[in-house]
Amino acid sequence: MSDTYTKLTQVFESQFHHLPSDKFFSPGRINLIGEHTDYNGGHVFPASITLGTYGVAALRSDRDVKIYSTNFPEQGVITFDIDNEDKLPHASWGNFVKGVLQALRGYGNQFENGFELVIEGNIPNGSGLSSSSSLELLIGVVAQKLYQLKIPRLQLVASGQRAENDFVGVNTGIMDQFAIGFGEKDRAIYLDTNTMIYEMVPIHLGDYVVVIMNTNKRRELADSKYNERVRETQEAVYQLQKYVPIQYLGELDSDTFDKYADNLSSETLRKRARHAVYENERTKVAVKALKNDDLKEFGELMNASHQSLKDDYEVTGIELDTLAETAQQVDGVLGARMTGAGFGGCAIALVHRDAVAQLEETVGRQYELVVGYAPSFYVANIGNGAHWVGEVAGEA
Ligand code: GAF
Repeated sequence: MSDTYTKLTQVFESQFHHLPSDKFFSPGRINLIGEHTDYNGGHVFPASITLGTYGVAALRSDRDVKIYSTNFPEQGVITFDIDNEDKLPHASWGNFVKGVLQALRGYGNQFENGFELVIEGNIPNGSGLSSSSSLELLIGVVAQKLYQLKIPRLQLVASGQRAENDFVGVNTGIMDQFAIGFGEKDRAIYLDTNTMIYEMVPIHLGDYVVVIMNTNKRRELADSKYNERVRETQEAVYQLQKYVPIQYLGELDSDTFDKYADNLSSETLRKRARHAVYENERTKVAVKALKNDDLKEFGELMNASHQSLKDDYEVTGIELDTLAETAQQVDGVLGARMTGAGFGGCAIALVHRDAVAQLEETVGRQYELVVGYAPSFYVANIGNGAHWVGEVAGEA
């Protein structure tokens, strides 16, 4: 970790000719269960991981913002005036930075000066582990520290979501930013996205670990069918409101949904809504199972979640299906499912630690056979949420 900060400090010095003042870290996330429920007022169960975005920064005396990513050296130093709210012309990571600053400003925060920032992320890009929210919350904690903002954490989280919704144009829910903003080591977050009441649940998996399986198929949230799913579930709510007084599908239990499902105007809407309602119920049962140390039941619910995301929500695809369904057959695997938005990205498996090598071999071989290239595997470690790491003390 400190090696990364030493490197970033050196890069900062060579770009800006002085030392940065502060170090920051913001993680990525996995979601254990509760997928595509967050914009449906349902429950989610994500955790922040130790992969993430590192940054070093310093205030400037003028109003320029100058940012540089070692992941995108070809973009060079991106410079803009801190008050300028125009989008950068090309698809640039700088737009996430602008989006968060704009959202924070919308909450009444004032920025007197610009700043310089150098970052490096080790979340594989487009992997569905939320590299974009990781960046958004990094900017949040950078702004909070450099401008001494006395603001609640939820405002940073909401600013990340607003950047994604308003500035980047993807109508995501709150799960990713919440997981990254509120994450804690060895705990997952059980969040009711309707009430925003949450509980930190200790994750004691004994001899089991969570393995992340990366399709290595890049997923582009904005290019995907994510916004279409948001619209479809909103339409289902609208149609069901004739029968039940709901704002969100997450307010329906499965019996009530089944009673009125035939009134939906198409089989597609029925499938989308069924996933949202049943996935929400599965998440509640799964968290109970985990609290009772019933990993077997948790694993079975993971499998059912994947099946529903495949058949009803239709957000998986051959890559994620091959990973999850092959993993489910390996001895020592209790459950496997896609995680995040889908359409590529990553799946996760709950695996006995002695079976990890077997999982990698079996899934790796089958995936190459079906898809034609190799997946990647990482054991997930649950780490802390976005935070200020400390001052830079002559690291270069
Ligand atoms: C993406 C979104 F950003 C989240 O809000 C959530 O909807 C997730 O897809 C699906 O559960 O990560």
